[in-house]
Amino acid sequence: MKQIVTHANPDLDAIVSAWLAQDFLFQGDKSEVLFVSRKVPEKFMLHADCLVDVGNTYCPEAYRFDHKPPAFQNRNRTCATRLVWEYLLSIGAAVAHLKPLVDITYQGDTHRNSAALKQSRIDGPHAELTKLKTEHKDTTEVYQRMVLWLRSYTKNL
Ligand SMILES: [Mn+2]
Repeated sequence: MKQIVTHANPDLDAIVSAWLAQDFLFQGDKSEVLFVSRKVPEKFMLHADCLVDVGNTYCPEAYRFDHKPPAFQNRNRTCATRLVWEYLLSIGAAVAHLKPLVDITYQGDTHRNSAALKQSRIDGPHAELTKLKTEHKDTTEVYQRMVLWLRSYTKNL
C-alpha cells in the first residue's frame, strides 16, 4: 500500500495534489492518503511514498512536493498541485487537460484573484470542498467524496 501524506484540515491544494498522486503517479497501485500535522512526524518524512503540500521539500524524483520554504523561497511562486502536475507532464502522463483545475487551485492557494477563481467559489471545486467540509466531520470522508467529484468534474475539462 503506497502512503501519500498531506496536512490535516486539507485545503484544495492538499486535496488535488493528493488526488493527482493517487490517480496518476500511483495509477494501478493501491494507495491511501494520510492527513498529518503540518510539522510532519519524522517517520513520514523518511518513509512515506509521497508527500504533498507538507514537508518543506521539493524533490520530484523522491515524490516530495511542497512549495513552502526552504523548498521555494516564495511559497506563492507555485503550489503543491502545480508541482505534481508539472512532474506528471514531464513523465508523459495524460494530464494536460487538467490545467484549468491546476490554475484555479494555484490561484486559491496564493490569494490571487480571477474570474475563474470566483466561479470556483460559487460552483466549482472550491465550493464543493467547502460544502463537503460542512457536511462531514471526518477528513478521509471529505477527501474520498471530493475525489469522486474531481473525477467526474475533470471528465468535462
Ligand atoms: Mn499549498
